[in-house]
Amino acid sequence: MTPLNIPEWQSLVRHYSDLKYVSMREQFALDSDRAQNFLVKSGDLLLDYSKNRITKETMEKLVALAQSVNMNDWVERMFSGEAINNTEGRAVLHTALRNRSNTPVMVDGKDVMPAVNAVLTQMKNFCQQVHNGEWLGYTGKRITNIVNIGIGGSDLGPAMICDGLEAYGVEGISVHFVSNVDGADLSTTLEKLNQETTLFVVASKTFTTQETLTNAQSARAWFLKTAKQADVAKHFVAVSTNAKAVAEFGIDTENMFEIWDWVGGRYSLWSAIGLPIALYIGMDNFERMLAGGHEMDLHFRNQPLAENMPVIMGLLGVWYINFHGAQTQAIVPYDHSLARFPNHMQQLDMESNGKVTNREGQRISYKTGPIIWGTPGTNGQHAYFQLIHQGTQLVPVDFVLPVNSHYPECDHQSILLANGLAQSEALMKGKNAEEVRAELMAEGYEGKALEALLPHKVFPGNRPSNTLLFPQLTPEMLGQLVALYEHKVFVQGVIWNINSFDQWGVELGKQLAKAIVPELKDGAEISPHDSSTTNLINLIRTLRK
Ligand code: G6Q
Repeated sequence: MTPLNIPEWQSLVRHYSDLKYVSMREQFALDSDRAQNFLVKSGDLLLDYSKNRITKETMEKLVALAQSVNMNDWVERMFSGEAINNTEGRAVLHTALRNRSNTPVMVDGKDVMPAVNAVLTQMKNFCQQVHNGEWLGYTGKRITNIVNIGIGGSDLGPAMICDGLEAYGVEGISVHFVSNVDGADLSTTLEKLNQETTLFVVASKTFTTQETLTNAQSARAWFLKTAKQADVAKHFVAVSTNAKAVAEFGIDTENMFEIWDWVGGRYSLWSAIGLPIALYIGMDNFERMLAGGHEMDLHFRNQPLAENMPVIMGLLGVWYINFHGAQTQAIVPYDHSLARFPNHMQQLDMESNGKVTNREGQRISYKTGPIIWGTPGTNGQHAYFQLIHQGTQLVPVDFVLPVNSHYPECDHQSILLANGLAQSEALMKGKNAEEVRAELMAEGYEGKALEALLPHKVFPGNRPSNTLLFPQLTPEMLGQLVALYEHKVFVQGVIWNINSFDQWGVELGKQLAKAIVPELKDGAEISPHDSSTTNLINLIRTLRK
């Protein structure tokens, strides 16, 4: 099934041609209620989507498209545990992990909630023991440093949340994330730490990932420089689906926290993969984050499509990607603690919707997932915003704005917020030739000098953005925000008729390097590669010290 043949899609193609020359600036001038008409709320989270290239009719047509692909049915199929990840034959149930209403969620005839709750209780007990000093290191000292060893989905989400909720950190606990197999990552982390007070969380859904196992082995070797094998149990815990591999690695399965194959890596921060989060901010705050995610789930499941935040964001994305030809989406949080938010969203979106094959296995001929990128404001304004304002690419932007800071001792918040608002306003309005002329004349320019400078100072405007506004970045709010983007990605996957929950491209990467590792050794046989790769292998052998 291709969406291109759906009448509602065709109708959007025609609508796009009609709307091509309509500017947002004019629309704002014509409709004083525009800001109110394109506003949606979920709890304390507000989405202003009025600065988009849309009319009321556009939204009606986009919602009709969502209806035509049975969006509501797909949402129910996901929440109710159907195996919608068809290439892996799995249910997709990150929503069960934060199901605070605790209603049964059935997979293959079995309710998963008792197992979810049991692991949450195990996490709670463990965090309490570490925090109150019942769980001590091998010399009787308290644990002060948590090192999470994981990569991809077993790293990015927890690292982002720990940064984002730094203001909620438990006193006396620091957290570190080691992901890269580059020895520099582990070495530079360990050089600051002491074996007696460090706890390693080895996080790997499969427990077969080369980078994670290599880092975990080296961490254990570092630990054994001062401690004995019998002390490992006090300093290494694991999060995995694979108890056998955990035991083979030498971690006591008593100290293993279970996850399940129905949790995708990039959707797993809500599971025991979130253990470093719970250790860092406390289990109560972790549960507040789950509650925020659940609140967004209820919104997504129950709100009509036209008032549904993830649906609206997903549809706007489709509008720009498939009709306006946008290739990227910037996510710009005006909150320094959300520096890693765009990175997590990059994995979430690009790994989920970076697909060229539809659910039926056919190659598709329309655009799917965009390139996701961004950094915190205001820093980006002094770098890449030039291209967003005046470049030739259309880059829709999500501005993420918390009203209140956790750091009032440096009260810079008004400046920060004003910058975010000013950017979205300028992107929408632009600056036309008359305005630039008036400005230049006021500055004393005239004649040729004025005419020469004028075109460079014109801003085309009509550049779209969303603004997500909320009172403060609390655990609940961050939970809501992450769940919002997760569902947005799903909405787009449904429109594009792709499976957003497999990741064969990542699996390929896991296989390829394994074959080359032994070939880098001097004298080892080199299997047939292309001539470039063979040449590079030989060069590395020669240059290696
Ligand atoms: C996420 C991906 C991928 C995965 C990592 C780590 O959705 O599948 O990023 O999380 O490759 O995998 P393990 O947790 O199995 O080590």
